[in-house]
Amino acid sequence: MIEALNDQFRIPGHLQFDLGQGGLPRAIIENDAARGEIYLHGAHVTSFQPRDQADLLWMSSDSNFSDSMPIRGGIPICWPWFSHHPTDSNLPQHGFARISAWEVQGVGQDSTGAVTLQLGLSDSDATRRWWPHAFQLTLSVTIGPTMTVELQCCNTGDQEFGMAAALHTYLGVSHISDVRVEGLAGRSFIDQLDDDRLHIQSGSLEIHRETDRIYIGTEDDVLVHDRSSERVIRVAKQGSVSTVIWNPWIDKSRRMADFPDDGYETMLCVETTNAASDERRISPGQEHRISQTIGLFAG
Ligand code: TA6
Repeated sequence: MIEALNDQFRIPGHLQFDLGQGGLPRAIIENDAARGEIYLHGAHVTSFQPRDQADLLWMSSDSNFSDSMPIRGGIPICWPWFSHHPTDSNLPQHGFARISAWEVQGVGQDSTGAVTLQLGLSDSDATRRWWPHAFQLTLSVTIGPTMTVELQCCNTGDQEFGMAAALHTYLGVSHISDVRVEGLAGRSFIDQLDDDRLHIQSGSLEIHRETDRIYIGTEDDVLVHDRSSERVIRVAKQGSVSTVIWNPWIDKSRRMADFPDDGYETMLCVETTNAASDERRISPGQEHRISQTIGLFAG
């Protein structure tokens, strides 16, 4: 499989496939600006490292790498529902896109040297066990000085369907106690730890406890100020007006087998989503695109 992928899609010196952790097929992208890694399992980005910088993404050292489990860290793709299924708790948490085998659809390199990998997932007997609709998903990952991840969802059936989505991004930080999040001031948020009550964000956000919030009406860039490393990560987005901020803190970190007990100290999830009131309905033959661009913000 790896040889065939490289024969068809390799870009010498810039994109190649190998077997990553757990023997799962992985694309490695390298250019003058950055290096990135994307697993075909779940179309899961696990690394984005701008040249001479620490990785912008956090990965769990205890993550599973098997074709039946989600990878912990990086950017899980949550689709076609977010969190638990609305009516059937037996269905996979965060949908089935992140535990499905995606196929390589195409690769490319533009005049700036940025490299794009396109992965695809469409309905099958396997997906119809979980969800009855016909669809075509395309995930495009473009790596240059910044990384853009775009999820395109096409309704290829004859019935309208509703969907939720999340680019469930685990950002790496030096220490969570030294982090300040800008870009959400004045926005309402659903506090998933306070019986889903609505609150208003006052000013910037700091994390001093388990935090699990769906911000709504969000269109601005989110800036994650990491005081210890003196870097600012920017998350800009399109096709989304909701943002999830999550840190499991101490107790929940201990309860997750694929998450180190102290993992909460060096990660923060800033998730570009179509969640809550921002879920989307797609008519037959129509599509929706949600995308985010992350990179170091020069101030
Ligand atoms: O995005 C926040 C959240 O919905 C949290 O409630 C927590 O469950 C997190 O996602 C991780 O979910 P997972 O299924 O990957 O453990």
